[in-house]
Amino acid sequence: MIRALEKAFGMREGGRRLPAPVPPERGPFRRDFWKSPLRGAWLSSVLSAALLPLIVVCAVTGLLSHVAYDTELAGNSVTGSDGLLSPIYAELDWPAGWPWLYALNQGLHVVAGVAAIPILLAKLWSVIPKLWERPAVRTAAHAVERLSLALLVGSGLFVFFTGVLNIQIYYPWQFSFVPSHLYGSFIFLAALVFHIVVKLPTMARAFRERGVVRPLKESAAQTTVEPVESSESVSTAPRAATISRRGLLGAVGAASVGLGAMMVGQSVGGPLRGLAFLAPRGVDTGVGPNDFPVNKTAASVGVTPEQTAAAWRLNVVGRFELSLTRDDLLRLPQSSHRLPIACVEGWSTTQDWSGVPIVELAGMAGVGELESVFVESLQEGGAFGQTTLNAAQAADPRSLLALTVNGADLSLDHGFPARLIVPALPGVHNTKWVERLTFQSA
Ligand SMILES: Nc1nc2c(c(=O)[nH]1)N[C@H]1C(S)=C(S)[C@@H](COP(=O)(O)O)O[C@H]1N2
Ligand SMILES: [Mo]
Repeated sequence: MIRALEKAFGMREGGRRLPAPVPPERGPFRRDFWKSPLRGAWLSSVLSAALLPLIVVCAVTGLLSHVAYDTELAGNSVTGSDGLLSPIYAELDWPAGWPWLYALNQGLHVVAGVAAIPILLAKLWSVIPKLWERPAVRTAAHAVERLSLALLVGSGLFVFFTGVLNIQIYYPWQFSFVPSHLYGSFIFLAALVFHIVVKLPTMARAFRERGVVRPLKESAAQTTVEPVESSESVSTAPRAATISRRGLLGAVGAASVGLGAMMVGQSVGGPLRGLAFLAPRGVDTGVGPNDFPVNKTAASVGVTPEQTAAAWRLNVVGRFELSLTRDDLLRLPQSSHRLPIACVEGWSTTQDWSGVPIVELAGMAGVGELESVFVESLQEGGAFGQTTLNAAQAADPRSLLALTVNGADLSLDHGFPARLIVPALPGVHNTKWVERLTFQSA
């Protein structure tokens, strides 16, 4: 007993200093638990090099999407607060010039994000022995490195997980998606920059010593383990490879391209939409000319057919106040434009809309040069029932209060009696079931 205690505390035994006791590690905590000969600096580096451009695309388009939301304008904030970057965003106005701009931005964001998932998972697999590393903390520097990795992996999984669930419009959480996804990505990007700085020499050495493409030429039988000292993820007790590195990378690449292609179908729409067979949209659509994806049905947000019946009026508030019936609106000169609805979730659909240009209505209300337009819906409460257009959007002659689509009246689910359609505006701001426009002159 005493001897055991002495041993446990590293005390002297017969005058000799005992080495500090190392408890026997079990299972995954033992480094020789990990058998794949594929793991190592080269494999992790290749996966990182493939991942990085996709993450950059996601980061840039994600930040641009927040610019497009113009959250400093009344009714546009979906973050619930003005947010950390609001001073910067306030300076940036999203243009209306290129109608497809937001569709392109969100298409890239979602396609790149989804395509990154198989690569991200493979990358995590390639370094998983590090998660179980013992001793858990060796030095202060090691502690900082592990903490930064915990932040990197934790925030990375959070950002990807919330993004994917948002595409499915499935919210099994209490927090609000947009601010969590945004701020989660700030943590992710900060931890990523730190990780890149720390790991760049390892990557450079791996490519210098093993070549960038040379390991791809090896078959499974020729596949050998990397030098143990090159990375903590290298197996100390490797088994024979059951797949070559090129086989693994090929499978990951195929999964990535396959998932990306599926998402492209959703973003481009038209005949390609059929590719997006796992996408939730396309389930809830209308009929005939109104047969294109519906985001939220009238029933789901509590807008009733009675509210949109003959008693409906459009209230226009400018220098004068007007109250217009749908027939009044139909008697005004109509404009037609082919414009996309581009949802933040990455799907888009381009249709032929017609209705009254917003600038026309401003003129009727006695407002010349527009500063902004505040748009309110029959739908009560929440961020979806209202929106504000910036000056460029308000002044664009293609910005419509649409009454018909593809030659037919809007269906109730697509926003009957009247909805907003504005070039390059995020889908969420193309307010349906409009009942009031308030013009602010410049
Ligand atoms: N009043 C109101 N307008 C709304 C919404 C809503 O929920 N309520 N959803 C928005 C979102 S998120 C999108 S992408 C588009 C989709 O238009 P659609 O359902 O006609 O395709 O409408 C926007 N307009
Ligand atoms: Mo949307």
